[in-house]
Amino acid sequence: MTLKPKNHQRPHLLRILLASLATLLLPLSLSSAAIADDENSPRTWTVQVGSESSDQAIQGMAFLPSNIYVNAGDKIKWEANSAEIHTVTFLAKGQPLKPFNPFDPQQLNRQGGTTYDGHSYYNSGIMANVSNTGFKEVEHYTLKFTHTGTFTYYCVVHGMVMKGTVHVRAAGTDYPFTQSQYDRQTKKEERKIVRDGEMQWEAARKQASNHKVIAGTDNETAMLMRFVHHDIVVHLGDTVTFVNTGMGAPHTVTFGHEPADVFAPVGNPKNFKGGDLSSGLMEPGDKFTVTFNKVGEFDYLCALHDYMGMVGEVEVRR
Ligand SMILES: [Cu+2]
Repeated sequence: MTLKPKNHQRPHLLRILLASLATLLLPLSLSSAAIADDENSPRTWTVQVGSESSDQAIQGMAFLPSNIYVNAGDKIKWEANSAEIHTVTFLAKGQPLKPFNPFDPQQLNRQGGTTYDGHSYYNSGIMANVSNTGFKEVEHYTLKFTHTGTFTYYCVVHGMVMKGTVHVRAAGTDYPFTQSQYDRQTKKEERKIVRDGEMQWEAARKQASNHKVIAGTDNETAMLMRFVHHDIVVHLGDTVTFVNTGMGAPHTVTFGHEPADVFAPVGNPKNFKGGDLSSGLMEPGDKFTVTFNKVGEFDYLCALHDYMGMVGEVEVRR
């Protein structure tokens, strides 16, 4: 009597157990099959080009992630992530990295095909996430990698300080990181760059006065694209010194019309009475001293970074 219900229950329990096991196993076996499938088919990875604070004041000179591991057959899609212009450029074997030349089509425009051959010159062209840079810019650039090896690329605008590395391994190799792991690392790096930029901004405020304007600053990776202080008040006959206290980025101090060649100085800074006056390209450490000999409000800008908000005003009082 006691065995009967047990005998009846056993297959019943077993069936429930098997059914619940099946429901547990089914999605597991399906998803592991999906992962295995995914691992054997080529992937497209994403790398961010540049980074910035929401007000564009702080610009990051970085490819994020800067190191990426892919397999032969995979693609990398670089996405413009800043108002500051950058490029993704693989140099040909033995080719030197030259200073940025804003008139060189080899630097400005896309070069090379869609599959990287492992040794030739490939260039994305100018990349930015805005369309008012003054260049013909692109938002993304994709290359397929078929040759295994370690390949370094640069931004031709920012030179040696802005580089990235692609590690291409044989098809089927286990990936050391997932895209979401790279993305988390990228977010962390982006926040660090903004923090570094804010610290430089704070330091610039401490150095600045009505007679000394910090015309941008940077630590090579985090760049402050602002004049500090952007609005100043001086008296007739006073001089103001603009200083680029950075390590990497050039800037200009430009009153009046933007010159066609931003590299060349315009006007006489010893006797400014309004009109066109430009420092020319101010490299890190350069100073530009202006004597204001006219009462009024004079707007100026950095001809390279004005579209990010790098503008200022000097009010000259009697
Ligand atoms: Cu600038």
